[in-house]
Formats: sequence, C-alpha cells, structure tokens
Amino acid sequence: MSRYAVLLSLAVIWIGNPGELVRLQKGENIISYNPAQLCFSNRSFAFGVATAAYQIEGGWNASGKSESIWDRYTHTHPEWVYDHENADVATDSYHKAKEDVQLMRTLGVQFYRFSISWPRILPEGFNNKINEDGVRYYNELLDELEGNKIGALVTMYHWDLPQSLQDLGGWTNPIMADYFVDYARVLFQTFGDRVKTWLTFNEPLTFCHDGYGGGDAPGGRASGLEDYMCAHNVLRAHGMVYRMYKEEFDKDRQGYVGISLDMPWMEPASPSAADKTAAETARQFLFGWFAHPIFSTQGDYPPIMRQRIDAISRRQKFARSRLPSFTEAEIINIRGSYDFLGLNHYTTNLVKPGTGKISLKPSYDDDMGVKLTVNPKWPKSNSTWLRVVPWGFRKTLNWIKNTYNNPLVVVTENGVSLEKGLDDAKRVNYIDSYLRSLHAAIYKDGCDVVGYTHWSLLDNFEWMRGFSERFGLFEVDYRSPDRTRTARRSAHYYATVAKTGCLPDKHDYKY
Ligand code: PNW
Repeated sequence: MSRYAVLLSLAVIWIGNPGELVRLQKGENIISYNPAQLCFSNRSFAFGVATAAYQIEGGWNASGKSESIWDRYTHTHPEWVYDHENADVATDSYHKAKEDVQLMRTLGVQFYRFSISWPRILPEGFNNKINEDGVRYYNELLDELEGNKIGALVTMYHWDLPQSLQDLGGWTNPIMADYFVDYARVLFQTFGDRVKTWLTFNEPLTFCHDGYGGGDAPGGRASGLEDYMCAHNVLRAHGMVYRMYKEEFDKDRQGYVGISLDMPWMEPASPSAADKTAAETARQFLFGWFAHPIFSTQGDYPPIMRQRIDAISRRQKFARSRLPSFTEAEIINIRGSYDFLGLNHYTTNLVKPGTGKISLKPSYDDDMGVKLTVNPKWPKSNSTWLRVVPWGFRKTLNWIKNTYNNPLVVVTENGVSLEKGLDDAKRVNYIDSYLRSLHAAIYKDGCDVVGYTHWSLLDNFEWMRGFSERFGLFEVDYRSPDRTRTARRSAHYYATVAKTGCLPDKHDYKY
C-alpha cells in the first residue's frame, strides 16, 4: 500500500475546543494520502450539516418576530409556490432546537451550519429594537451545540429579509448595506463570544437573480436591472461587514468571515473553441459576478461582464451601463474581504453560445449570452435543475483553485432531493460519489478544502417548491403535529463518514 505525503498549505478547522467550537486556523499541515482507503485527515477536515432559518424554524410570528419577504410572499400568493404551502410551521425547529441537536449528535458531525433570521432578531429591520426572544432562541441553540461539542458556522442572511426593509426597496436600495452592517454588529455583539466562523450571505446569485431579477420573493421581476443593483449592494455590504468585524471585534484574528457562493459546474457542450469560451463566460456571470470582486487580485466585476453589459446597454440606448460601477474605495474595500470561501455545489450544466439575439428589454440571460443544457444520460434527482454529476465537483474546485489562487474553501452545501422514503440508496450514492470527487480535488489536485457540509440535516421548506422536494438525511412527517423526524439510510451512511473521516470501502447501493 503506497502512501504519499502531500505538503499542503491548509487551514485547520479546530473542533471541540471549549469556548471555541469551530475555528479555522491557518497553518501548514502534512496530509497522508492513502489511495486505498479514501480518508479525510481528521485533524484538518470537518463534516457538518446545514439548514436555513426560514426553511426549518416555523414560529413565523412567535414572540416578537416580524414578517420576512418570504412570509409576505407565501401568504399573499400561495399559488406561486408549487404545493401552495408556506413555512409558518415548517419543521417547527423554533420549538425543536434541542431535538435537532440530538439528531446531529447521532450523526457525529463536527459542526452545524444554520442561519439567523434577521426579522426574529430585529423586528423593525433596524437595530433600534432587539427582540429578546430571538436572542434567547439562538442563545439556547448555541448552548445546546456547545454542550454537545458541535461547532457553529452561522449564516447571517439566508434570504429572509425583514419585509419592512423590502418596503424601502430591499437590496436594490444602496442604504441596505448600512442597515446590514448594523444588523451584523448586533450579531457579533450578541453571539460573537461563541461564534467564530461567519458567513455574511448565502448565494447572492440565487436571491438577486431569482428574487430581484425573477419571480421568487420579493418578486422584482426586473432581470438585467434589479438583479445587478441587488448584487452591487450585497457586495458592498459584504465588504463593509468584513472590515467592521476585523476592526471592531477581531483584533486578535481568531474569527473568520466568509460568504457562500453557489457554482454549478459549467462544462463546454463540445471541445469547440466557441463552446469553451461560452462556458468560461457562464462561469464568470454566475460565479465571477460575486467571486471576482472579493477573491481575485484585481477586484471589481469580471472584465467579461463589464464588457458585455456595457456594450449591450449601449445597443439598447441606455445612457449608462445597467451594471453599476464601484468607486475605487469600494473596489479596495471588497477585494480580499474574506477568510475563506463557502462553496455551494450541487450539479453541472453543458454550455454553448446563445443565439446572439438581443431584445430591447434588459435581460441577464441576454447579457450572458449562452445556452445551458444537460446531458439526458445524467441521473435525475427530484429537482429539475439538479442532475447527478460527481466529476463536476472536482472541476469546480480546480477552477476556483486556479482562478483565485487556491483560497481556503469550506463546502457549505452539497446534497440531493429525492422522493419521500427512508431507503434513500440514491442519496447514499450521491454523497459517496461527490465525496470521492472532493477527495481527489484535495489530495490529488491540492485544492485547499477544509470542510464539507451536507444539505440538509432534515427535509424542509424548499422555497418555490414547498415541501415537494426533500433534501434531508432525516425524513420529516409533515402530517404529524410533532413533525416527527426519522433517520434515512443516508443518515447512517453519513454518520459513518463523519465519525471516521473515511469513506466506507464498500456500500451496496448503486444508482
Ligand atoms: C440552495 N442551482 O439553493 C439554497 O442555499 C438552499 O436554501 C436550498 O434549499 C438548496 O440549495 C436546495 O435547492 C440553490 O440552480 C438553488 O444550481 C439553485 C441552485 C443551487 C442551489
């Protein structure tokens, strides 16, 4: 059995230290790579599970919590959600935090990624009024995690903007960045003694593109305009929060702030030069839009976005580009505003050039100018957008490594939706095959990845798809008042991985 010692500049996620349950610590590490066994070094790698506030908590108006844009959206237009459902109760985790932590204990995971609900902490949206019950809820969750030696990786914003702030324009209003800084400061002051690893935003691509450019909450439906405004203010807000944290709260550099960005792999539909170029353009529009300003050495938007959107805006007779411009000071503030990259990765698309036709109506899709398809042979999931393509994970991680000088990465989401049922052999296969791809990216290619988070701990409210798409390691019975949770086969599989740090040599479930 041959062993390779691979010297990697890795960061260590340090788990189980009293008082500092999750800690990302930069340093040098020697990893033993044993190709026969496929283990992730225990000391330098951590396994976790993820959820988000709106998708699991329920208690939508409990004890001082105000309305979020998703409450407003699902209450006023139930017909826009696939099964006409809302997350008023969801998995009732507002009342079941302790039970959820016990589920994690059985999994043996080292950390929990959850999000804090802005309208539960600041009902007005502003920091002039703090809702004590919201603080109590997250304090109890954090205490419970600490008592069970499970680290916390906390997302500040997973799409549930207070409706009061949306009434002011939400993320299209530049002042939202200041209010987000105020909110973040409350979080650092209130929970920062225990939480050392933070994510500012979850998937700005999704909530800016689908929420402001499309019909998801808040339903801006102004593609090519509001989506760019949203992204612009979110990037400004991210940079401002990062700098504020370092100046006001993190003098000893013990804490870590990142952002979760989603990247489906963009594979050229053929080896032709045109398809290769289209695939790279798609990567820049989908991922570079947010990553280039933060993670590249130059900063600012990707040149290809600047070029295309400026040119198309001119052809549409706009007096200025629909893609806003950063000031020089903003570029500098945003550039390098990270301690790690949170990566959400699920699937892969094939890319070729679009028709090249530009309508007068602004459109992000026209601006990007590509056509996305899938290979019909790729196994399906229960979500139309999600095909099972494990090799795309490795390619994504390598592209990030090569494009942004091998940043420290925590995989903050990866998972698959399937039918109801406890015997989810397909999920076991999905996780196992994606982890093999991840393992190769780390130990063969030298990608600096220190953590993997499975989406999701349990079935939950899947946004526009309601409860119809299930991503959980634990199944939730929505008909029982108790929202009973039951371990699926995949929970047993994932527990083996999380506890041993190794992929089982054999498992019997095939796609
Ligand atoms: C993520 N894509 O969204 C979200 O962060 C979660 O809240 C959500 O439940 C989960 O994935 C499953 O959908 C995504 O099209 C939405 O590639 C779309 C994509 C990826 C992630």
